[in-house]
Amino acid sequence: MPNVPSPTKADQFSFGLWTVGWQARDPFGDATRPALDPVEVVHRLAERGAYGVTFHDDDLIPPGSDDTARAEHIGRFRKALDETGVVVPMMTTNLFTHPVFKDGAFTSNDRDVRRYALRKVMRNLDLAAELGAKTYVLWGGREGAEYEGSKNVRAALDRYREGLDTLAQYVIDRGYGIRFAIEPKPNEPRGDILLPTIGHALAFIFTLDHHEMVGLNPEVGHEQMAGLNVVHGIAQALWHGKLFHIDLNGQRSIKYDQDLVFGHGDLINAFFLVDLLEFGGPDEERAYEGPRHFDYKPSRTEDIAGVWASAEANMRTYLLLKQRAASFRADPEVQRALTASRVGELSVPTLADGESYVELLADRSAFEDFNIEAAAARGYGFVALNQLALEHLLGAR
Ligand code: GLT
Ligand code: MN
Ligand code: MN
Repeated sequence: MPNVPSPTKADQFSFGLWTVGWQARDPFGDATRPALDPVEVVHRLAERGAYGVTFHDDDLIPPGSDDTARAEHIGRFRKALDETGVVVPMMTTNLFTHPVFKDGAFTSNDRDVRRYALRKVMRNLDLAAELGAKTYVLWGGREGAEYEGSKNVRAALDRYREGLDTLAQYVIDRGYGIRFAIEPKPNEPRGDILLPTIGHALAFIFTLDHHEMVGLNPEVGHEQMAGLNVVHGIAQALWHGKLFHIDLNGQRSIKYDQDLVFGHGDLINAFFLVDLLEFGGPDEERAYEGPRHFDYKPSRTEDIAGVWASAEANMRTYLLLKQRAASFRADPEVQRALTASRVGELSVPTLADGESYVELLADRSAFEDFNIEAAAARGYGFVALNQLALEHLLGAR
């Protein structure tokens, strides 16, 4: 295939068992595909150049398994990992499928459910440590409400914090070296979910006892469901040192969670996201070192061959966007446009070295003699800059 790079382990692509393994059951229709064996998933992903696989406890170990069955499931999965060299960079807990979680897990009104939820997570943290996972995702899909009167939000946040503090202490005491990553989502399955966006989650994280151990796992589509610019959200997460993990996928505007292939939603936004992750460091190096994790759902229309084609599509799109972003940055015309747009000038501090408001007050050129009309008349050339990005993205340059 012309000009499409092949993924390798160095690209750090990972997939959840629940993504390619989704049987496409939705609120209106039955499954359209058979279940996939996790062992097969590991092999199929490895063949395609992925380096990692991630999962919820229940994705690997069917709920209700006794200890013997549990050990067997883990054993065959470990063998597949050993055979392929695929790693488990991240793990997570299913705190949403079983009816017991219908009013949430850490924030259920029912205290017994909250205690059970913490135990379920702790049990799976032991396995995460055993398998070498470094990041533990917490997606609180059921932590929320449909009706304002049914949930005391301040008490719920107290309980959410209590849960995180307890789990962080557990990881410290056991010496697991695992960090937590909260995944925000505005709604679905709950009418409204707590910690609905990157910004809400960031503010919450800084109140935690062990806030240095807790960061974010933002999902592209979830921010877009809230009508937000995910590139800005990721940039702010990076600015706070809180981008611990990322869920890449596609979403078209504010509607149900589509979990499309990465790039199949807002493509220009995806282009700038890859540009940020790959070249957004201070010297145009990677701004984020962790897994490039795809959390998508192969559309319900696809058969098994379509599942694997869609898995490949995520990686191909990412690598193509990386190529296009590199070409955008290397283009002298883009460099001139960036200068004309004064993009670099924003990195120059507003006050000079050693200057305070005292010197600023004394600087007549900053105010009294400032030609405000001339400054107001200057154009920024942002449209020309964006057109260059678009032309690189389309392969026209
Ligand atoms: C669920 C959700 C995803 C989360 C997963 C982690 S499970 O499929 O839709 O966004 O990342 O719990
Ligand atoms: Mn999603
Ligand atoms: Mn996700």
